[in-house]
Amino acid sequence: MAKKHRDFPADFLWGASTSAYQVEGASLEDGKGPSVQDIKVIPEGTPDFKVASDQYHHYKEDIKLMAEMGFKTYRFSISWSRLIPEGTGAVNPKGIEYYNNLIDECLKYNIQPLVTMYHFDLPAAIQAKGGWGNRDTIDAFVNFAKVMFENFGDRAKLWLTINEQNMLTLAGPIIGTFDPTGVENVIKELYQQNHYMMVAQAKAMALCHEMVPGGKIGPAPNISCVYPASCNPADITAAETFSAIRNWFYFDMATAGIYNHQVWSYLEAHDALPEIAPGDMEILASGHPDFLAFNYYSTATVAAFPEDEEYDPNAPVDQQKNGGEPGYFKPVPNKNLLKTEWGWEIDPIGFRNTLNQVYSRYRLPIIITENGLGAHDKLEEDGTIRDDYRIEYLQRHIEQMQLAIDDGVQMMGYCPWSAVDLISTHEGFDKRYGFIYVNRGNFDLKDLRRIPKKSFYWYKKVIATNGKDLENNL
Ligand code: BGP
Repeated sequence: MAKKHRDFPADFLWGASTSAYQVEGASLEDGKGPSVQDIKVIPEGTPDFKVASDQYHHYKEDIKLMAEMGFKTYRFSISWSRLIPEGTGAVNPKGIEYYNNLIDECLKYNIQPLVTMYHFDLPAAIQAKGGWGNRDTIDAFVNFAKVMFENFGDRAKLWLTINEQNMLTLAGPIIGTFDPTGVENVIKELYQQNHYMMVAQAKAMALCHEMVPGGKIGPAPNISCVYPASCNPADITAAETFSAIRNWFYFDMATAGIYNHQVWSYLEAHDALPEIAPGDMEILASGHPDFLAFNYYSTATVAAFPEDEEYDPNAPVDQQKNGGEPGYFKPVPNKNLLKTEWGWEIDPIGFRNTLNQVYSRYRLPIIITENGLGAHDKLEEDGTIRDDYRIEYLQRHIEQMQLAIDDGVQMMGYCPWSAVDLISTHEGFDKRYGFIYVNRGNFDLKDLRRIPKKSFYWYKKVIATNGKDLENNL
């Protein structure tokens, strides 16, 4: 018998996401200090972040288009070094002004700002002092949070702490936020940094509740369920262990202030237990999220690590690129799944599985802060961008989100990546995600014109029907 679907909640937050360094441009304009993204070595063949999508100068136009799509929320991040150029100390009035304008522009159209405090762009001045490896960065972050809550908390009520903290820990060198050169025990160093981020996050969550009337805040890691390669119990152990390391550690800590026991044992085995100062565990237990946000692109599949296989002990644990960890797990391809042009496995059903796993464990409302398809979009001669492949990807994920709602998962919102085209973490403007096309190439800035893609009109209809009409019949 066909089951009747439950409705998406009436106040469901449909929207989309961006991050400051990937979309804003104006990277050193109006007093902004450099971030680690502005000083890193840019991958060959890809552009730097000086102009990006130039949202700094196009925000009115961008938000107007988001309003036309019917957005209920816009997830953007605040650039720490635009607000506080040196990371600590003087606040940049032009930075305050920009984010005030951005927030007001959203509110003009009843779009709720969903603000990420920190999305991969630590101020370079903080990095020079040791970055997240320096305990003082906790205080710097809390001060940054205070400046944001003081200036924007009267209007911005939805906050996210740290984007993909788990990826910073598992794949920092790939994102360009961690240089392993000369570090003796990479895992120890990364998990020490991770500990400081956890403490900073807990303090920021508590501070938000203190300073922002009606404010809600949550963490935003990248979460995906982990499949065992077979029903061999050893593969299941591998999957459970990797899931603890990749996923649950971050939510266990954010929700209950506890170190996941499997992660603790893993760190112990690598001589990588973090230094925990007196009082840290109390601080960790004092921050409580109001919801859980996560980014979802694909799932992971792992097998038990073969005993006779070679292994590089310094390779960070990255779900997609590394060779796994002896004694723990080994990533394997999942033959049941198709891949994107960039080799990312596409798993809409895994989305429902992941939503159910997260909700069963934590029982908090969930907002998806990223999900989407990176592709080579083409601007046709008639001025259209026919991104049916993106529509199909999103359609299939929203269908599964509907089924998760039917299962009883409490969904709060959905913000695919990305609202407008922006610079990919590694592939520049070759890999686009937006509903809104930005007319520029990797090195030819052209006119940066905004052009709604076919997915723009499709998503508008999805929002207008509160997720009921997902057909691609435009
Ligand atoms: C997430 C990041 C985003 C974004 C996205 C797509 O991990 O939070 O910043 O870039 O991935 O990744 P990419 O640009 O590499 O395709």
